[in-house]
Amino acid sequence: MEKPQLITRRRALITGLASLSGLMLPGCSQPLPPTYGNLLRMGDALTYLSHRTLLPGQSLAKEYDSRDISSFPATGTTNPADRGFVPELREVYGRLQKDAFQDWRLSVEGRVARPGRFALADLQRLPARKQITRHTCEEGWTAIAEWTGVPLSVVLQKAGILPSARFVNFYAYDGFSDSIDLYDAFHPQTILAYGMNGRSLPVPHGAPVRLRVETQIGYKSLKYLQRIVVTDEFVDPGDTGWAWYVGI
Ligand SMILES: Nc1nc2c(c(=O)[nH]1)N[C@H]1C(S)=C(S)[C@@H](COP(=O)(O)O)O[C@H]1N2
Ligand SMILES: [Mo]
Repeated sequence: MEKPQLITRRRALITGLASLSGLMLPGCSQPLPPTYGNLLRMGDALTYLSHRTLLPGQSLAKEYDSRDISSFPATGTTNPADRGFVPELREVYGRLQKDAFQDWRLSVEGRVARPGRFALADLQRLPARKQITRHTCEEGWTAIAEWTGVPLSVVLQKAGILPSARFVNFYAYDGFSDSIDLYDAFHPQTILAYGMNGRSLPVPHGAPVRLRVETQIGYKSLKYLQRIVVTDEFVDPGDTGWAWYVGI
């Protein structure tokens, strides 16, 4: 339950939005984004509210045909071993890359009953999903690729996500971090991708495993995953300069 005090503040600020906040979708108890109240992040509020209240629950992003697969530029960090922001991680990633990610482990921790570390082969043994989707970068380009991976929901359930959990935070080998809410985390197209266009995920595109969040803008699809932390409270990654919620 929300604190009544918070509702009063919201009403005072935006009366129209407050009345809409009563309109909740099943399974969606958060019609305002967790960044709400931060003036610099006001952009999140409209997209989040409209997506969470007006769009049908868990509607799928458009999937394409293999004929539609396009060239796909690699952007941002293209190798954490030489461009990462955290020196120690740069070194670790370099070593992992040298042995073809044999020693890479994805740590799943936080509000889960069974925290653990998944090797690439562990993830590949879980039920897989393949999807051909369009990536939309905030810089204005789009590209279509086929992604293969395990639904994040499968991994979260395997780790025994606790009922109080509300956010999933991701930490990458180049120092990037970001989070999504459970609504996006359990979306059927939200996957931990280890394959791209039928081959293992190349280093420039986030090897060995990247997130694909098809319901949001491209920068939410974090590359070079290192750690997943499930939390009850919102942890603002805050330092990217980008909006936390950008639904498409
Ligand atoms: N760890 C990490 N993830 C990241 C980025 C990055 O620099 N580091 N860039 C983001 C941006 S802005 C985009 S458009 C896509 C780019 O993915 P690509 O290199 O496969 O095209 O990854 C996103 N995920
Ligand atoms: Mo981007």
